[in-house]
Amino acid sequence: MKVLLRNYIESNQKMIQEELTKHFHQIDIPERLKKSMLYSLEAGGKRLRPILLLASYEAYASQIEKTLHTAIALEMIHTYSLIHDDLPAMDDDDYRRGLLTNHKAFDEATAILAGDALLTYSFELITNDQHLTDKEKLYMIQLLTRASGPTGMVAGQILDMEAENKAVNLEQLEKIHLLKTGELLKFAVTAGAFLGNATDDQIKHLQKFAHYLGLIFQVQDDILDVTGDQEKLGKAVGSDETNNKSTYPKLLGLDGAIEMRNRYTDQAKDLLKQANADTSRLAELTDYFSQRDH
Ligand code: GRG
Repeated sequence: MKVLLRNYIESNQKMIQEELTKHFHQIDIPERLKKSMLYSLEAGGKRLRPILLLASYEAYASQIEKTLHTAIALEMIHTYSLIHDDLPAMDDDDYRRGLLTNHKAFDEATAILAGDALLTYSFELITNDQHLTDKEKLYMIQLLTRASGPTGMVAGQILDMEAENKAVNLEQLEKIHLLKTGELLKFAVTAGAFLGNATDDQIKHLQKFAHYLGLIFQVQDDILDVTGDQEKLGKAVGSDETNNKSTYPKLLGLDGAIEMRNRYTDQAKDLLKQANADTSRLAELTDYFSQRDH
């Protein structure tokens, strides 16, 4: 990774962490619930979604305080989704990011409640953001609900469950990924641009970019399952999470998946070039999504 991008990612990771910690000091939550929420929030996530939101905002404006509540609300929703995804009723995983999953470190009921609490608290965070107008708050909540709920991530999750052990073609696979992981990435890009006062046309244009970014993220995730350093990925030795699932390498072969990732990366970066804004950071992040090793 280029040094400047690494500095950008690391300094924003630090800022996001500080913002998260600050909020947890301010709210009165039963101790066990707080510990369980913080356990997963501080378990070493890359913070890609809030960083993407900041980079999208910075293509249009510079007063980043305006994005912070929305950015950490998004990270909370992502974290809730991982906690619930790991539960015995879903993927039944014992490890995530090299640590015990939430229900293994605590217990199943606590993990369910920690996920619920992160989901609901994320909306409260947006409502109490003093940097946003009421209209902006309402729009952020509407966008985030659409991206994370039954028309977005949760829809993707159930389609993914239903596709297990079934033959799935490329079109179906991409639909699942665009809902399950792509919608939150699209939210990050859209929210950042909207809060930065981008025009409707500029936002629509960036949403086309976000479509490719979601696909790049997932193709690379599948490629890493085949080629990645499993320890670096935080996976338990001998685990194979893709056993009963369709993946890009299974459908296209490893070389075909790499070719597709590279093609999507070119398409995403071409769209950024035509975006009529300073999208250099977004272009660097696109390369990072495409080349990441964990
Ligand atoms: C339970 C409603 C519900 C939804 C779960 C996103 C999701 C939906 C499940 C995650 C399953 C999974 C491992 C998908 C692969 C892509 C993905 C989201 C990876 C994790 O995202 P990163 O790499 O995670 O941004 P970190 O650990 O860096 O935060």
